[in-house]
Amino acid sequence: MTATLSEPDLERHFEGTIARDARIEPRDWVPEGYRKTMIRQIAQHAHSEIIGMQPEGNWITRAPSLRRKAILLAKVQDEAGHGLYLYSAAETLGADRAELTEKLVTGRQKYSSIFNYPTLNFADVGVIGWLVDGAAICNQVPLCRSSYGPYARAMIRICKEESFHQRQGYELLMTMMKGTEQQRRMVQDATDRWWWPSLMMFGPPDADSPNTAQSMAWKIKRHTNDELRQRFVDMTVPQAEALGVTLPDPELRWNPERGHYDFGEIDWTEFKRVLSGAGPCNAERVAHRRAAHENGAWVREAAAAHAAKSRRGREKAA
Ligand code: FAQ
Repeated sequence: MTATLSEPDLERHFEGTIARDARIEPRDWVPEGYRKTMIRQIAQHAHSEIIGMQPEGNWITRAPSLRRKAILLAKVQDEAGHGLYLYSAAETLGADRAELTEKLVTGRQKYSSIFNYPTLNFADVGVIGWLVDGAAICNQVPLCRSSYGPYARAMIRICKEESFHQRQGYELLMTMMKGTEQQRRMVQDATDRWWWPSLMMFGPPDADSPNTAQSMAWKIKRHTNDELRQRFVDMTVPQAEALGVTLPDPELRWNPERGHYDFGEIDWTEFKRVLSGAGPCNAERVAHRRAAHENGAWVREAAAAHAAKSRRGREKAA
């Protein structure tokens, strides 16, 4: 049916769908810029979930109890699942998953800056759940209303699982805070190290964000980077108080006029350094992903050979 419509008609249909707050689906015509933006954001998000398995995966063999180990294994498996739904969503836009992986392992596509920081002690596992999953939820709940149907639908399940991840992190930290003085120091140390990188997860300030205006117009993003960062700070300060840790920002205080917490300046030089590949763990993360991909080549070959054999069998039978 779309073949009979001219490009201006298709464009009007697309704009109308966005204006009505309806969903764009894989069958629909989309402007090339929309397709590219959507593939970029979904691929970066998928890569983040897959690379994001590494910092916590580092602690699976050293979890302090069977219960903590089972929880951590389940969480890391969920992240693999999120990566897979997201790669599938990117495929509905015509992206090739093998190509996306190739771009990741050759440094041509980004993943979240947050996963380039090391996990130095077990409290980091709790703080990743509390702050990193907390920031991810804050950013992703509005994406459940994103204009691209397959992405928005994937986000519903992802957010549900991430909210469980956030709670497990907070519960782990609560337990440690009720423990020894040394455990409390570990939690404070992990909070000090992860706070600022968590704020960077929301992306550059709005004034320096090249994609926000267009992505908001296309209703891919529903809020700007700064709006979501502020929402995260407002939500997290009372949680830190309840936990009994200090957030490492002397300028953090309630501003009754704005009805929000004011906070200090983020080190954007560090953010840019991490994005350029020079963060503390960038090289290690990508090398590990590349090795896992290469080691898995035989599985992909075997799966393709099996699929071809089944296809030949079906053709013969027909
Ligand atoms: N890190 O113009 P903007 C998770 C890039 S999942 C790296 O503002 P946009 C789950 C940006 O892509 C975490 N790159 O861009 C989990 C753009 O790149 P370009 C991932 C960043 O897209 C938890 C350039 O800078 N979540 O944590 C970052 O409008 C625990 C200019 O920026 C998502 O991907 C960054 N922090 O807004 C797993 C959510 N920020 O154009 C394991 C979906 C910006 O040069 C354990 N994505 N860039 O290629 C989004 O909401 C958006 O893409 C933003 C960026 C908000 C991240």
